[in-house]
Amino acid sequence: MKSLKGIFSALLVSFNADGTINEKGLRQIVRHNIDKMKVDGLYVGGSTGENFMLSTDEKKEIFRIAKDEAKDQIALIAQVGSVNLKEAVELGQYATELGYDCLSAVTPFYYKFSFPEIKHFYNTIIEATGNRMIVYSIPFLTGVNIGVAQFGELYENEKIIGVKFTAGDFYLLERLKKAYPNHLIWAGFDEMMLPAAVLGIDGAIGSTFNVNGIRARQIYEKAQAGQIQEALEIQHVTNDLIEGILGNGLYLTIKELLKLEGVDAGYCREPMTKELTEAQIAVAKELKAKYL
Ligand code: NGF
Repeated sequence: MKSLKGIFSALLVSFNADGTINEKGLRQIVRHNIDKMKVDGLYVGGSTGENFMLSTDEKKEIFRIAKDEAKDQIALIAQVGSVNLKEAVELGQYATELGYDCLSAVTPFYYKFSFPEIKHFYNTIIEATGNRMIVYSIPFLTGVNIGVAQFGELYENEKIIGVKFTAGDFYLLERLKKAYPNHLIWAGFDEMMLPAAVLGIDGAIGSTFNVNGIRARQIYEKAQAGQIQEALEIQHVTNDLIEGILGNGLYLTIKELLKLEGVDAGYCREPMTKELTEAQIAVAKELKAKYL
């Protein structure tokens, strides 16, 4: 069983101008992550993959292409969460059959699901797939907050191995690590990796690792080695880059930075804005020259 610790890129997906999947470009993004960013694994089908705007068949196609390109070179996590539980199960079964090392599912959102409903959601996917599961907690987008005791209830299912923690609540992160030391935590905000690493995370899953994966690993490893000042210096440079990316349009700017590396990262999927303006492309070029 592959280790799921370490640096995972939240995989970007290359789309054609008409919104269809650009398979060649997607394969190049996978290769770039493995060969150049040297990541430990990929998180496929997350927010960064523009997943929540895609059809079930498109989500499956992305799982298939990513696995076919990565083979067994790195660990692969499939994000299968959806407010449609039947879809989540279908995707989970598909990804498990493809050989994904673990599943992850965003907490069901939009409706105000009760905690027993959320627990049922996870247990149903796990029962149908037999695969391991990582809870994807991203309260700022879902509005779903899970407390320490509720995590304990979820962890009663031994297949739930941890949480992708996309939040800045370091008190909760610390309480979770103390209460459930054998469960894993992946930091979800790249700009806050250092404080999360100091608190003992087991890995990180990030969009910016597609282009800044080398620095992400340095921050993570230096924090683990207790070299906090050195790690902080790298986090400062990283955050200068991330600030520039966020100010210019998150996914499109990362795609542009990939293009400047020769990777056909394509367009974004509508209703997101499809492409950068000339002025934004110029900003991306400046970021590349300065930080990458
Ligand atoms: O993009 C988001 C959410 N979060 C990602 C990361 O948690 C991956 C993070 O890297 C992810 O959520 C997913 O693909 O499912 C940020 O993009 C980064 O820290 C910049 O804020 O909006």
